[in-house]
Formats: sequence, structure tokens, C-alpha cells
Amino acid sequence: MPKRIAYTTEIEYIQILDEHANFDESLGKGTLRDDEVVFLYEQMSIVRHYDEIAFKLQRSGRMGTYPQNKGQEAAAAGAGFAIKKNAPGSWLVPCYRENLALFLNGLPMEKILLHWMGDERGNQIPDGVNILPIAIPIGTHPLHGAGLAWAIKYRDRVMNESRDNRVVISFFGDGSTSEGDVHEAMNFASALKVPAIFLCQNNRWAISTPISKQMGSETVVQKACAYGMHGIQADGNDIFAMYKVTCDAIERANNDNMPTLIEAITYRLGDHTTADDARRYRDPAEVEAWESKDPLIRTRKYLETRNLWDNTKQTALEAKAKQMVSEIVKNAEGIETPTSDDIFDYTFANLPDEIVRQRDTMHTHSLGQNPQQETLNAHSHAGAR
Ligand SMILES: Cc1ncc(C[n+]2csc(CCOP(=O)(O)OP(=O)(O)O)c2C)c(N)n1
Ligand SMILES: [Mg+2]
Repeated sequence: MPKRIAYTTEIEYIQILDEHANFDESLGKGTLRDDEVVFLYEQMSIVRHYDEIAFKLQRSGRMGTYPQNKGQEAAAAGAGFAIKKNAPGSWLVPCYRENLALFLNGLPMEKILLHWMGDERGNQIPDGVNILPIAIPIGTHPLHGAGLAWAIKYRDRVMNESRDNRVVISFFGDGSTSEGDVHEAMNFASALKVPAIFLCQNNRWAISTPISKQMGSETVVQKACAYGMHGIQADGNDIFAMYKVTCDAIERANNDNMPTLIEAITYRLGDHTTADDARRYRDPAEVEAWESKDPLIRTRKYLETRNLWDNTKQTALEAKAKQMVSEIVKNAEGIETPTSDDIFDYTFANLPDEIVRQRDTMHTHSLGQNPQQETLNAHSHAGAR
């Protein structure tokens, strides 16, 4: 009986800027220009402040639950900027820990606050901004991403509607990979050869479940092999590495119609959400070790060693972030109160009679009854008499 190796593979890990701000010149060549690094550092700092303010809004009863992005800004920055620069018009299919990628691609910043304030208008994405609403059900949305990528392939390549470099990038966490939908999405994307990018932010935890209990495999990215797609692991706290692997994935999607799975190794420095207290299940030493790999610290060090940043610029940036975020909070909190008609108005193109009746009864106290009649209370009092 012949015995042979059925399949072997190797998967690369890429880091360009390490936690001590050492820069790999050969790998980093042609990635981000100095002005782009300054821009992304500023953006990450603004989003870090936004995160802190969102946390305080929740604590002071002005917002519902909020999941902080703290520590994961570089993964969102590198990937989001690669899309903005090299594949504008692409679709972003988010989870909830990549705010900066969405802002970089046109989502107004108050939208995320509105979403977590429980205002449905936070999910009304402006026309021309190709971003799906935040997905709270874990791992469901990569399927939407795969479907969107299939539509792009069909429209651009078959119908010749456009020759733009459009891709679809779906963001999800390590915990999401335990959901079947994520695997169906990757299999579909690879089998149908669609321009999709799957970006897993492996932040080591899914609420209180550590990665060691989440999966038997050593990495998330090795699962790409099972679907016959390219897989690459990157330091998720390194904007250069994240930018590079996303640019490569865009090229692969456009030139070969092939999807890519990117595993960004990162860490959530905050709690899972404001409803969580991670001190109950995480070793403080682990958190401390990751604090020293903070993407903001290493990017700032990189800029300082190249004389692109100093304390004066830092002070000005902090003032700008404060001003910007306070404006955004004002806009979100200042939005007019919605009317009960909103529940009905966005559900059907043409409202069926029964729904019209229900909408009209909302203007009275006769819920679900005839809007012409007296209030239910009056009615029941009448019955009790
Ligand atoms: C289908 C589904 N199951 C369970 C939950 C509850 N839940 C919310 S977040 C979360 C963990 C997600 O972990 P991960 O995918 O690693 O993302 P992270 O929060 O670490 O960014 C779970 C289980 C959910 N929202 N949806
Ligand atoms: Mg996680």
C-alpha cells in the first residue's frame, strides 16, 4: 500500500514594528509613509479617548452596554486604512471591536454611540458608506460578507459593472470561530472564489473563555488550509504588519479572486464590555505583559525615534481628541427623540392596512385596538363598572 504525505503547509507570521519599536526595514519598505503613520497614530489616539468617554457615559447612565476597543486599535487602523487607500468602495462587515476601521471608511463617529445608546438610528448607515450595521450575534455576519463578495464578483467580473478594486472584509473574534457560520462563510468564499477577506482579531479571550479552551488547534489561521484559502498571521498591535497583510489580501482578491484569512494576534486591554469585570478571570500579570505591547505606545515611540513626534504635538493631539469627542457626544445626545411611527415606517415599502391600524393606535392609548375608540383603560373601567 503506498504511503505518502497527503498535505503539508506552512503559515507565515508577520511583524514589522515590535513592542520595543524596532522596525524591520526590509519588510516595512513600501508600506506606510511617515505622514500616514502620523495620521494613524492620531486616529488611534482619538479612538482611544472616544473609548474612554464611552465607558464613562455608560457608568453615568447615559449609554447602555459598551465594548471597549482598547488595545486593538492597530488591527482596525492597519486593515481599515489599507481598504480606504487601496480598495475604496469595498464593503466592511463589522463585529464590534474595530470602530476605527469603520470611521476611516466613512462611518460618522456618533453612529456607534447611538447604537450603544439603544437608538436604532445608529444602525442607519449613510448612503455611499459601504458598511453593514454592527453585528452582535457572534459569527453570523461573515456569511453576509461572503454573499456580498459573491455579488461583487458577479457584478464586477460577469456583468462588467465596475473594475474597481472592491473587496469585502469581515471582522470577527477568536470566539466567533466556534460558530459554524464562520466556517460556512469561509468554505463558500473559497469554493466560489470571491474577493473576501476574513479578519479574525484573536484577542485571546471570548468574554471569560480563554483561547486554550476555545479551540484544540494551535492557531486560528491554520483553518484557512482546510478551505484551500490563503492564511496569514500578523502582529495585530503593529499597524505596519496589519496594513501589509491587508494590502496583500486585497491584491489576492482582485487578481486571483481568492479570499484570505488573516489572524491578528492582539489583546483586549479592557473588560469584555461594561457589563463585565475581567479581573475576576484574568491574571493581572498577563494584562500587564500586554499593556507593554500597547499599539499606541509603540507607534508613538516609532514616530519619536524618527523625530516625527514630540510632547507639544502630543498635548495638541490630546486637546483635539477631547474637543472632537465632546462634539460627537453632543451630537449623539442631542438627536431629536424618535416617534413611535419609526417602528413601522422602515419595515415595509407599502404599509399593509393592519400595520397602518397598529401604527395609528400607537397615537392613542388603545394599543392594538380600534384607534377611534376610547382608551383601553377607559374601556376596561367601563367594563368593570
Ligand atoms: C450567537 C451568539 N452567542 C453568544 C453570544 C454572547 N457573546 C457576546 S460576545 C461573546 C464572545 C465573543 O468573543 P470573540 O468572538 O472572541 O470576540 P471579542 O468579544 O473577544 O472581541 C459571546 C459569547 C452572542 N452575542 N451571540
Ligand atoms: Mg476574543
